[in-house]
Amino acid sequence: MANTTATPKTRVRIKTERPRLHKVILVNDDFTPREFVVTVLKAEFRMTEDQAHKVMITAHQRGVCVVAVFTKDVAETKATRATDAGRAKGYPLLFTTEPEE
Ligand code: TYC
Repeated sequence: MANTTATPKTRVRIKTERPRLHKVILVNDDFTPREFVVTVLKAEFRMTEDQAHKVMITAHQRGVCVVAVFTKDVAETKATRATDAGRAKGYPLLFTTEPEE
């Protein structure tokens, strides 16, 4: 019997790209108390008092501050939970997300 074993003519190149990370961004407003922003940052993003204070002040002075980067799901969940914590107290505190370049 003839040799019918086929030799593949193409090689499969396995290329897995890492998922893009998403930034969680803290947005300044005129109403949320500074100390409450710090409390939310510590609770939701596991920051120390010092780290949370720096992030809060940066958003306060510049309008926005990147809090951290996560996979899309985690970034969106944390931004929603942190925003909801402010809403529960009647504050307009806002966390948004955007993909990293
Ligand atoms: N600007 C607020 C104030 O003066 C404090 C604040 C800081 C609110 C950062 C939101 O993302 C923020 N009370």
